[in-house]
Amino acid sequence: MTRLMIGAVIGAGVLAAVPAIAIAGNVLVDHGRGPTVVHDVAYAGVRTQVHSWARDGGTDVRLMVRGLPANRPFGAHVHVTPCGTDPLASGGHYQHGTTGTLAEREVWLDFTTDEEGNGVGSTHISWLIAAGTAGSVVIHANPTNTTTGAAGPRQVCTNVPFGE
Ligand SMILES: [Cu+2]
Repeated sequence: MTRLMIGAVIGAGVLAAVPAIAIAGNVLVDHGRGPTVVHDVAYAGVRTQVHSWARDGGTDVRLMVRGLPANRPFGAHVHVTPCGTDPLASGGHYQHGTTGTLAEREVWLDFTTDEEGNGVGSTHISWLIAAGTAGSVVIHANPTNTTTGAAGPRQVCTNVPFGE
């Protein structure tokens, strides 16, 4: 019982710290706090936050998650459209241009949860995400296949107003 309570407090502290850092940097921040939709009832207790901000001509994107199964890898990506009750409502993966590998053109936020079921996935991409071209971050059941980009069933979806 005590261990669970400590974990909750630490998790809340981590989540609260990030907006302050982003604001201190005086840059645009796109917030997504969720999840917006949970596609699998086993993940009903999951909590997410997404932050995205411009840096060095590109974009930093960070996904923070609490309440997932412990010590497990998950795939996560920026998707094209907002979440819906249909898992496919979030559309395909956001892609920048048509050249290069999927890892170079898409925004992957894979992470592995710690012993408390918390995880952070982050990346830096060298471009800006235009308003209206990306609407959500989806957490999948499996790590991303680096060849196909597939990551299994869509479990948790969070709306993020990228570029707006
Ligand atoms: Cu995805």
